[in-house]
Amino acid sequence: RPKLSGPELLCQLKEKVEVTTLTPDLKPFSSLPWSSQLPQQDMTSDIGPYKSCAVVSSAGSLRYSGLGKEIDSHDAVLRFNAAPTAGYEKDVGSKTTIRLLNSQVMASDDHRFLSSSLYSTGILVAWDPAPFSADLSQWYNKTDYPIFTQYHRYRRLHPLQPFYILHPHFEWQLWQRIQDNMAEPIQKNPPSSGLLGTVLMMSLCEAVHVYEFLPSRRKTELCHYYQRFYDAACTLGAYHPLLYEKNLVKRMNQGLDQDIYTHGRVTLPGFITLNC
Ligand code: NCC
Repeated sequence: RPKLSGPELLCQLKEKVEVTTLTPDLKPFSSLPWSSQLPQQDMTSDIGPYKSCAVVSSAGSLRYSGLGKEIDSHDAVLRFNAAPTAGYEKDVGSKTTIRLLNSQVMASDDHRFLSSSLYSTGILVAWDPAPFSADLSQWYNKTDYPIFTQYHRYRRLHPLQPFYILHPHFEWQLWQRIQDNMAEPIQKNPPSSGLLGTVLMMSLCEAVHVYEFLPSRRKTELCHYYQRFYDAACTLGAYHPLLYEKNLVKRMNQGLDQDIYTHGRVTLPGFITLNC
């Protein structure tokens, strides 16, 4: 199998990965009493297009980066899970346009998802590791964490905040792109929030700048910029095929290698700008 070039990989992503969110017309949601809490339309028809976007990984190497001003200069900024800005503005900025949450964060007691003000700014997007090739009903009956119970509770408390749920075909179609472009079999777990968020932004923005997903010269075993916890697996992956995700992003990068080294910055084109 020939190794695809960066532009070929980008076109594969654009053509084979459907970035969609749940809507009330989809089974089994259409027959559930709370279906009207789901947004009427797919996220990509409601949100954007933005010109320039930032995706801020939660990596420890953002610490002492001084990238805050640059990150905030983008039209939209995506952050992950419980990653804070308060107290870290100099390094990660303060703007949050979209927050991508895994279902573990929504369900675990220590994150106080229903009550913490961390989650109350911006557009929320949630995802849950669905069983491979399961349809929506099978997933609904066997979610990894109780994403729907928590979604339902959160929506009751914050009815005006936009809140989307990723369609699970997105995670597995993206997983398939990784697998088809690697020489060895990879673990059958969905891609990390980092890659899901990057591809989500490629469908909402003309240009996407990803920070410290590919580590800079500040590379560290510090897991997150906001916690005193050290584990190299945060950067290299354990459950998620993170190393393979990073390999793919490196191949698609349209910025300079020097920008990765100094700023931890990768530049990817938005899907609307691609002529495939
Ligand atoms: O750590 P996490 O991710 O919230 O980080 C968001 C994304 O940033 C990229 N990252 C992070 C740290 C690092 N040193 N290098 C990186 O490249 C990754 O792309 C990552 O996805 C997740 O993907 O949702 C994850 O969530 C955590 C955890 O659930 C939340 O932080 C809430 O505490 C997972 N950790 C555990 O389950 C213990 C992590 O595996 C993946």
